[in-house]
Amino acid sequence: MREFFPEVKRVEFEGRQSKNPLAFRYYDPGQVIGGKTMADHLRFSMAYWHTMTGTGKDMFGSGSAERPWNNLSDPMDIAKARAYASFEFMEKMQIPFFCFHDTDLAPEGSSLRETFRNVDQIVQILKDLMAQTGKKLLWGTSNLFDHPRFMHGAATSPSPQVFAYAAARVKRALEITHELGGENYVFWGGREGYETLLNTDMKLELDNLARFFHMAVDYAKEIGFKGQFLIEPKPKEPTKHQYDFDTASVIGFLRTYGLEKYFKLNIEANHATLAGHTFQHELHLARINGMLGSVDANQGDELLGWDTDQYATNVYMTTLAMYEILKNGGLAPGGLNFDAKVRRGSFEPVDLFYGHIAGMDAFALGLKIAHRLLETGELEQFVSERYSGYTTGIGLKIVNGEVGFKELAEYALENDQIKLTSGRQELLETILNRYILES
Ligand code: XUL
Ligand code: CO
Repeated sequence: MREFFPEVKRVEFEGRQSKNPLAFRYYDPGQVIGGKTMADHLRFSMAYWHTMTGTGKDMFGSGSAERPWNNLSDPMDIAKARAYASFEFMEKMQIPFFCFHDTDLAPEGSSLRETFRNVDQIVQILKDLMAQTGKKLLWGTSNLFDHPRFMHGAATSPSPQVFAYAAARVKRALEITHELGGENYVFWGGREGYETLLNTDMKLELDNLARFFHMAVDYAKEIGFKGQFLIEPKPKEPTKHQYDFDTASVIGFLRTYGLEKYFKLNIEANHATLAGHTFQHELHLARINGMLGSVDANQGDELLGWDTDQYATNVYMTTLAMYEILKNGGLAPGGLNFDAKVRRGSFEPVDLFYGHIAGMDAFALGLKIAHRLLETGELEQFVSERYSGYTTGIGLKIVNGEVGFKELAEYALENDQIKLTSGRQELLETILNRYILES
């Protein structure tokens, strides 16, 4: 079989002393941490779109990426070669999962039927390769934002024809995900939002979006798809306002429309930044609501206001992310999907390896540090001590719903000399740094 990355052998764990740029220094898939292997904790996934289909094209310039599978003339031959290249990449990177949009796999045809035929051909190749290699599908999705027909949205388009077309695409994407044993199905809003309220019936658009999700849930039941449905929040880009703005708005939306039992969230680090939140905030909020499902593992650039989708290298951020994930009891059936791309100037195939190694090592290191933090319980103890007033006396009565304003006013009149304690933020940040620097 043709080799697409002949310059790279399988990337192995060599330990933190290694200077080999094509080796892992922290990610040791079989190493057991807290009763689970690193591979099982992290459940790394390759994003087909950035890694395989992306070209480096941006608003100011054409594609720059050298991708050996693109040197063919027929778009379907490219799509087939790309499928083989993706498995070679996952094998060499020791990445067990992948994720795709329907349109990442094969080019859209001149009709919907032809589009389905194109995708089906690639799905059969993927199915064979999955059987041969044991690689698994973390999630599938449908791209309902690229083609001009989706310029006003998909499920939130003012056109019912577009709504129907989008439904047909999600139906097929669900079938494919099911056929390939996908463990989740993702909805990222794409163009589900608005540019101006001057032309927008927001109530109808939100109602329609909920109708669309209910139809997806019903159809999944019909075909026996048992995977987890996920919504991926993002506040803006491509639309000015995206309806799945952030974790809090998505949870509110799901509860308003009776969808909360069918969905969890796929939290993306860079989307959190765009929403003005930390990655940890979004993970934490999803977790305490029992809705942390999966993660798009990347990072943004604090100086840029858009979705740069960079590989995560910030160990401070990956530590706090893994802290939330461990407290969540892990992510399964979700995982850490590298929704990340190499910079346009990093155009050589080997850069795809450097990017994934950077991200995998940063999350592996974050996992180790977060595990130690939870094992010693230094931060946990501080927090539980800080709220211990709610475990006895008047605090316990508040928590148990045994008092109202009348009783509390009586209590306060007798207890108005209040002694507060320091929040000790600087001390806690120093403790966190100690764990990071000692690792
Ligand atoms: C867009 C984004 C998407 C979703 C899948 O910002 O993150 O790639 O992850 O549609
Ligand atoms: Co994403």
